[in-house]
Amino acid sequence: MEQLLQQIALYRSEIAAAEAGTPEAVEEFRIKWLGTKGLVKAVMAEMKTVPADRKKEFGQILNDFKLFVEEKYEALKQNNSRLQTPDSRLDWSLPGTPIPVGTRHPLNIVRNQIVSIFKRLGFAVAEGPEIEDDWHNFGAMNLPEDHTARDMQDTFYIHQNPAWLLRTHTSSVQARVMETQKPPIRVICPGRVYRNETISARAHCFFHQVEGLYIDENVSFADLKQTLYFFVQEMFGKDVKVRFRPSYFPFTEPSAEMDISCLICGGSGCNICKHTGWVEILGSGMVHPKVLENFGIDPNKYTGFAFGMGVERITQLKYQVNDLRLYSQNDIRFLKQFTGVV
Ligand code: 2NL
Repeated sequence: MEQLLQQIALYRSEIAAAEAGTPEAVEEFRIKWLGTKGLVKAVMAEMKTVPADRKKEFGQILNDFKLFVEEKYEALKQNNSRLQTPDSRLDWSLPGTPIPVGTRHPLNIVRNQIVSIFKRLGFAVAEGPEIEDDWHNFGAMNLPEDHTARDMQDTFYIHQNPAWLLRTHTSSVQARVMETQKPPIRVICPGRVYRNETISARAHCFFHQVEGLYIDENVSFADLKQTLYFFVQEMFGKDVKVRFRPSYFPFTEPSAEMDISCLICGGSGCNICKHTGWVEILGSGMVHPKVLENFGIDPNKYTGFAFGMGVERITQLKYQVNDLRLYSQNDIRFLKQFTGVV
């Protein structure tokens, strides 16, 4: 009798420790313990050897044992099915939760395109401070003391220190390059610039520029033309036509503005080109000898060309964005139209 009790205790500890990692192992457990020739049956069969006065007591013990084995079997089965098959309450074929992907700002897309075209021509990228002093923004660029651009009406001066201002063009960055580097110089300067304008569809108090500067021996106006022609072909396609018009900037002489054939109507005349077939895209010129002298660069030895373009303007032509305010309102309906563009 006591031997049987001991045997059951041993079985219980063996069963408690049992594990089953596969459906086959679970089935093995069932056959070993609960099968028709299993050990539970065998233990039950021992009832016949139990004396009559202890049958009730043993009946209880054997029933408890059987229940214990059955519970363990159920637990192993459950555990195993969780490992093998997905929870039946979950639909694993449902599409995943969409992760919203951000988009590049159209101005950054176009700025990056401009920069990469000039990089291929060997231009280095330079950046500088948005808060500038009068010298780097105006003086060095040959803007006379009484030039209207210096007027409070056009330029943001810093209240606490009116010697400082928000740069009105990125020429101030090229000024800092000429201050620290000797020719040959070949840089492009992308950046935000500020003008004291009333905000409208056509004007904003800040916009974005890319300026370029190339100084070396024997740099000619032909180099300027060919460089900018290459640029527009890369930017707008091989079919685009260009023309140069004489212009005036204090920091270049001679100066020229460049037009391209209208991308919207192809030159036949529309609202964008005001029915001229041409749209202006940038200003340029040969660096004024005074500007070179300001940085100790001998204008008899070195010449250079420079140009400046508005990123908003190029973006308008490329994507037909006709209100400048769209660029800074952060309206998601506008911004997400550039999804997928890098
Ligand atoms: C425009 C015209 C221009 C420049 C910018 C420049 C810079 C140096 C020396 C000489 Cl360091 N010139 N920059 C030259 C011609 C035109 O910008 O309409 N920009 C939006």
